[in-house]
Amino acid sequence: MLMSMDKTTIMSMGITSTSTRSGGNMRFTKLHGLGNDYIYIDAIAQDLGGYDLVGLARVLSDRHFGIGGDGIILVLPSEAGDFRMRVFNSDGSEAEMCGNGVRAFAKYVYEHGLTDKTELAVETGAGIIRPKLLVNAKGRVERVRVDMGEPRLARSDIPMQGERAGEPAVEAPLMAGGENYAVTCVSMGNPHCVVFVDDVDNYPVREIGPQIENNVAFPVRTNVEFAHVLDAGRIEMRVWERGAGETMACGTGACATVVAAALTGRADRKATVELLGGDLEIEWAENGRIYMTGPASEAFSGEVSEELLEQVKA
Ligand code: ZDR
Repeated sequence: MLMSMDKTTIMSMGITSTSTRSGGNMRFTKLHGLGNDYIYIDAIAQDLGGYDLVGLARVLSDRHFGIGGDGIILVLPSEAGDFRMRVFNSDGSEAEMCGNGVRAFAKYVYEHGLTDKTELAVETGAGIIRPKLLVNAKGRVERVRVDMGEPRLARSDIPMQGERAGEPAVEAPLMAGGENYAVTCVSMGNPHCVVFVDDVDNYPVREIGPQIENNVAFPVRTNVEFAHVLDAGRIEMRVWERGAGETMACGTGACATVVAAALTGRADRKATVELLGGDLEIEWAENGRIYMTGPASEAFSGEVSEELLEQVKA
């Protein structure tokens, strides 16, 4: 029936996709970095005080009953930097940091007029992270280079249980699901466990990923990277994300993978990481800091319906 009506008729019936019954509902924007997609909410302009944020993340991230995403990211004011970023995974757990998320965060605040700075200081659970926007001639942010800070390697920093808490876990034995793995663990503010495998494409990521994510060795769970070094400057990787499952890409995971490959003598400190969603350029510089460069894209903006929000009122 709708197909035979013109736009004016539909609008007069009050059923255009842009109208909302209640008006003034929560606005959001979907952005992604290499298909690692998040729902961004401007919590400077909008008061989220009345919402249970864990529930909000779960409900909005649902790809069938909500908007759909690997999680939600809140844009907040900051005393310590230009903005503060909070990241909630699709299961409602909060992550300290998100590499793909921070690139898209920088694009969002610039393109939506919250700042005109092209070098930002973003306060995260992993400290101040510094994205630098690479803006094209049309004023659009296409790529972002991020100073991700220094990786932390001590077991106690991951955190990972085991003897010698102050020492790194490099090719350390880990028993999961009845199998033994040699794992290298890196904190990029959030925990990562890197496993080198021969065949990334056919690896049972969805079976082994959760066994390692939830292993007793990792008291706050862990992100898990399955990587294969193609040559000294190229690494293929698939990720099983803590709290979100397999995703198209992982910025902090790509950084952790280059650190693990360099520490085990498999690759250089500068490498391209090839993910399901595309490539990230990672450099573990001589100053000890990691620089990640990659794209960020916006998909759409919208307003959350009242009936969805009613489910998550605090
Ligand atoms: C992997 C990730 N999307 C990124 O790009 O760095 C981070 C998301 C947060 C992750 N699932 C965690 O640490 O819980």
